[in-house]
Amino acid sequence: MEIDSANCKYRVSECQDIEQLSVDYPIKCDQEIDCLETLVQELHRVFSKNHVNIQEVQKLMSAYKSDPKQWRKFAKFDRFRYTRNLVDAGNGAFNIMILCWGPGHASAIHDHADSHCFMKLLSGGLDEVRYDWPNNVEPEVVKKMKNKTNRRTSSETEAELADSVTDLDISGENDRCQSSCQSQNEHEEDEERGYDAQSMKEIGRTRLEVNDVCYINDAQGLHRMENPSHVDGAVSLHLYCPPFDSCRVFDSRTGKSSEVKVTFWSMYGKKIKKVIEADPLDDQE
Ligand code: CSS
Ligand code: FE2
Repeated sequence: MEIDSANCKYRVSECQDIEQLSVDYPIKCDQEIDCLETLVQELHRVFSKNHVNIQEVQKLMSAYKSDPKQWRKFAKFDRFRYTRNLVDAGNGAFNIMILCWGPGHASAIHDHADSHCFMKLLSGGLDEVRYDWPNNVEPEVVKKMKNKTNRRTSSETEAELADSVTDLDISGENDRCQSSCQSQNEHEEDEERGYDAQSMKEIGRTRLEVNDVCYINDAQGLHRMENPSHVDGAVSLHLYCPPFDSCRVFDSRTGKSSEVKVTFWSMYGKKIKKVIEADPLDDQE
């Protein structure tokens, strides 16, 4: 897919055509980058241009083949929670960091603060679990996306109905109506309680293996990362554009959200003093 208008130098909500922010898989890359420093240099080069498309960044991230010798100095683990270790501050345009996930460590369900999130697995295994936004807090960018999809679907449905009225399965339609009415009632009760308890719906799960790259932005939903191993750690490389220092986390049972600050465990290979004792982005469940 050619992505011309979805310039990932801008916040997701400022992109002209958010529908084009999703990319085709698998990513084909004709280049190989054998050094982390070279990858960082290449990222600086592409982000110095006015227009950077998502595939361009994904291709670079894919082209790098993980070599622990090159990133070990950034990979600082904590016993209790996953750590965020800054590798490069991208001239203010983007952040590159290495995240270290101890056995069983997981993040809370979170958004990406209107930024683009690129992630590559460097070591171990990670599960990415995606969720829909709870209805009460979904950002404009999601509403915009849904409106576009609904408009398209309803015009397609009208055309289909006009073409094949005799194909309608009336009993099936009734079943669907009944179940959607029921869920509407449940939804109203939840709203009275002040939150949308039905809303943290898992919409996808992907197992990432070493050198896999994935991408998410708020228009595509929320996610949570989990290290499924109870024995081995996992290490991932993340690029955020633009950088952010706070995001929203969500309670998986109630859909309730809160704004949290995100902090670094180390910067440029040096451990920094811990200021905040409890990291709310870490999943304490
Ligand atoms: N967004 C999380 C990691 S999963 S992409 C973070 O930056 O801590
Ligand atoms: Fe994330």
